[in-house]
Amino acid sequence: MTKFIDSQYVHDMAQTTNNLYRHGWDERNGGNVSLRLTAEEVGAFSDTDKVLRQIPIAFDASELAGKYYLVTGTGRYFKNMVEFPERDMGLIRINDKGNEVDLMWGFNDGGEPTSEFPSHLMSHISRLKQDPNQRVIMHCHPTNLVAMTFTVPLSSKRFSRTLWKMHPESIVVFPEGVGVIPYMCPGTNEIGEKTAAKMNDFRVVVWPHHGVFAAGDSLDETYGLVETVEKSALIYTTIRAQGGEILQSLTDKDFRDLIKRFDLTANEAFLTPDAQTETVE
Ligand code: 2HA
Ligand code: ZN
Repeated sequence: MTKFIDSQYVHDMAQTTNNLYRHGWDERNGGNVSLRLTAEEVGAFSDTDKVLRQIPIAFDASELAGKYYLVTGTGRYFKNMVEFPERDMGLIRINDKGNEVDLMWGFNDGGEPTSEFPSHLMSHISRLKQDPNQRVIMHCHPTNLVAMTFTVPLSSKRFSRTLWKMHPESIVVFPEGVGVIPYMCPGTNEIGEKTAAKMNDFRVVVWPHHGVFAAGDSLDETYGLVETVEKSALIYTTIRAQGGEILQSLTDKDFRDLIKRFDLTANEAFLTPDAQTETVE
């Protein structure tokens, strides 16, 4: 039987974290990713059936008891994940009480899951209620999106409309918009709760002055979601840097045309501006 290190899951996590690093969205130990695997998927390997050790978690994850997650480690650098996957990521199973995880593979130098793991699990719980195929939570620091949190009002509607107006792909890829929470201290259960609450309505939650939490059914899809949000943020940043007035952008009529053409279920509340004066922001 194949060893877990040779699995597609480890390969895909290593590739994805490497892509995140190369985009410049995960400097030093910034960012973290978790990928849910089924018991059948885990059972296909020769070295994933033994509990290596137990690791306590600071959150009641009993709703996820028995579920498996391949997760990046606390303090680990995404730039190293390709070379040292068995050290920098781990495969865990949530135990029955929900207050500990069983380590099944990885973290072979004594490592533990990311400091944002409680936030990941809370978001997994929210998204699984919306989407039974939910698999991935991804946290990273996309530069232009973070920059926008200093200049655009911190409202989900203002952010979503601004991003939608930059590129027709935006409303197609995230028709529900993006959620924005207030600035909060990272690595706490409070930011996890706030993020998970927003995840009831959005797959992308913006953490002002810090980064983004994104959810999806696969690593590719979640990565593509962040890429699309960040592409629109880059366009916004670039047009602001060009200076001068913004002369034109996508309009509410253009949103309606895209919704019709691509049969989208878009966020109705975001389809018309709040203020008469709203232009591109
Ligand atoms: O994992 O990015 O928010 C390091 C972080 C915490
Ligand atoms: Zn972060």
